[in-house]
Amino acid sequence: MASRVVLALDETDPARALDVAREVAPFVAKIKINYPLVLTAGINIVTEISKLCPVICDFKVADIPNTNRLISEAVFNAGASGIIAHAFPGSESLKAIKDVDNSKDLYVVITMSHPKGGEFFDIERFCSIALEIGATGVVAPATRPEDIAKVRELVGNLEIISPGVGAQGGNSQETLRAGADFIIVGRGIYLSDNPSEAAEKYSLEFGIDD
Ligand code: BMP
Repeated sequence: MASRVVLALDETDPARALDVAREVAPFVAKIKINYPLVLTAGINIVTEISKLCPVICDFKVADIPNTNRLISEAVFNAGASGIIAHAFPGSESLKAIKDVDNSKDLYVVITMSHPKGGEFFDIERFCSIALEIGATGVVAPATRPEDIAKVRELVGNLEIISPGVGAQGGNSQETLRAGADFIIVGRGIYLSDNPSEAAEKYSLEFGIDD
């Protein structure tokens, strides 16, 4: 059974981040890298970790099409297999990412996991934009399984990746039942005393038979 866990590697010490990545890679499907690590380690960390596991760059890209293009070129040249972008700048900004390399994964944020994280997000319109531009998948919150269920109805068989399990209080079983394909777990793995054991535990809890 393939792992359905994505590690959110927000560890800011580059050496420790690499250690965690090496230990955890066999137990996760992908590793998601966000600004906290890239800002301390530099973009080269994406290349290093891509040698261990596919990397999604969670830069929540949200700019004009030309800037989105420049960011995506840097991310894909570094070796990332995918990128996360916001929907609110509109479909032209998202298309600019697709145009850089159509073979890469593009995930669109639909609504966010923190308290009041849904306040400014239009679930229906953002799901429709994700479908229109041919996204690989969408990001929807494990902290609100009812939103995942709604997103699942709207996006058909696009991938749903769900942050918020563990430290933010989301539950992997409920997230699975609501319709997510992958859970994204950060602190619950990289801050644990035994990150590989924690990754394996989340992976077993979130088991989907292939
Ligand atoms: P943690 O499991 O430590 O809470 O980490 C969750 C990760 O998912 C973080 O990298 C965060 O930036 C990201 N994330 C989130 O928590 N909620 C969202 O709505 C979207 C995210 O990308």
